[in-house]
Amino acid sequence: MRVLITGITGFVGSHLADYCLTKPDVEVYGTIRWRSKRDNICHIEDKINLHECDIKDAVSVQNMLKKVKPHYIFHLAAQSFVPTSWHAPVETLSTNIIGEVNLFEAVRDLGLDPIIQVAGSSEEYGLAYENELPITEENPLRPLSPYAVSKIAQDFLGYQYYKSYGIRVIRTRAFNHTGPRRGKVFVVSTFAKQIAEIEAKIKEPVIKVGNLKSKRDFTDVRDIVKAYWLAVENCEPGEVYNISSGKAVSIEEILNRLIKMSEVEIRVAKDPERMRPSDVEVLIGDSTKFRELTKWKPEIPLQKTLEDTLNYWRKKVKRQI
Ligand code: A2R
Repeated sequence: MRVLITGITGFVGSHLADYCLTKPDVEVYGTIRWRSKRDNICHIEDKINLHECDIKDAVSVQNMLKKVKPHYIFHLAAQSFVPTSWHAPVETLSTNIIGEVNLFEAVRDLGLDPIIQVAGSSEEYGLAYENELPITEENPLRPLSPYAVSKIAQDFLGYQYYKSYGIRVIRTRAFNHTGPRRGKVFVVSTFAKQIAEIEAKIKEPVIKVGNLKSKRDFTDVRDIVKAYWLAVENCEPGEVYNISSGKAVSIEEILNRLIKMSEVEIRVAKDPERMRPSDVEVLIGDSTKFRELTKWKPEIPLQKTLEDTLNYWRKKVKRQI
């Protein structure tokens, strides 16, 4: 069984590779760019097969697929950060949308028949009203960022390529996920990194924060990658599935829990730079459809996720000084 992970060097891709390597008879392949950082995968580099590929380059995608001929494709490669999508909307739309079209078209051209998981996001729902919570797959999509629009396009292209050509695409919409290796710009990582730097005395004891009031539905990334595996094994092509914990926690509570894990005195300061032009107040997902089909449920409690993330940053900061 050959499993291809586009974006294997990223946060989710690296955890998914770890998980796939625990399965018998699975060969793990991943895409990498010449300038990709390998920190997230250096512990498994001798166990995986890396192929150079820029998802925006159709030739590169075709050549890579010709060599790998995967049975499963987890399509994770993306411009994944919402705020960057306001600064670089064209880059976001082109990587996420054109990149996926390149992948689907290459699969068609080569006559391959893999099952492809497309990693959508709760950001696709965007603005959700109180009376719509928890959000099911039927909720209207009211995107609030170019990133969200790009994910809707990816999601619907998955639907269209299944309906038009029979490409077996499983569409997932994961709500927030976090854990060790999350990029430093994402909210939990940004707090944990700052705490680690304060503890190491390389930063003044002030954490800079954006909007603390918003509430999100967090799941540990290690539970999310198990869900992605179950999705390709059990879900229906063309269908869409929410993956979520079903519980919301405020960003303020996450900050307070992380600060409590440290023994140093820390102050909190608002940073207007970290506020978003439009933000979703509350996102809670209803993943009943997915859970009933796969029996998946998240197993790692938030407290452990936060501890592991903080410890990850403590180690990383120490290595850098
Ligand atoms: O930046 P790199 O070279 O390490 O690669 C990133 C990859 N990527 C690309 N790969 C090929 N061609 C491109 N033009 C291209 N642009 C980006 O996508 C990296 O391996 C991955 C993104 O990793 P993260 O930013 O850590 O995202 P994360 O959290 O793992 O998200 C995975 C998926 C994305 O589709 C999100 O939109 C979704 O889950 O939530």
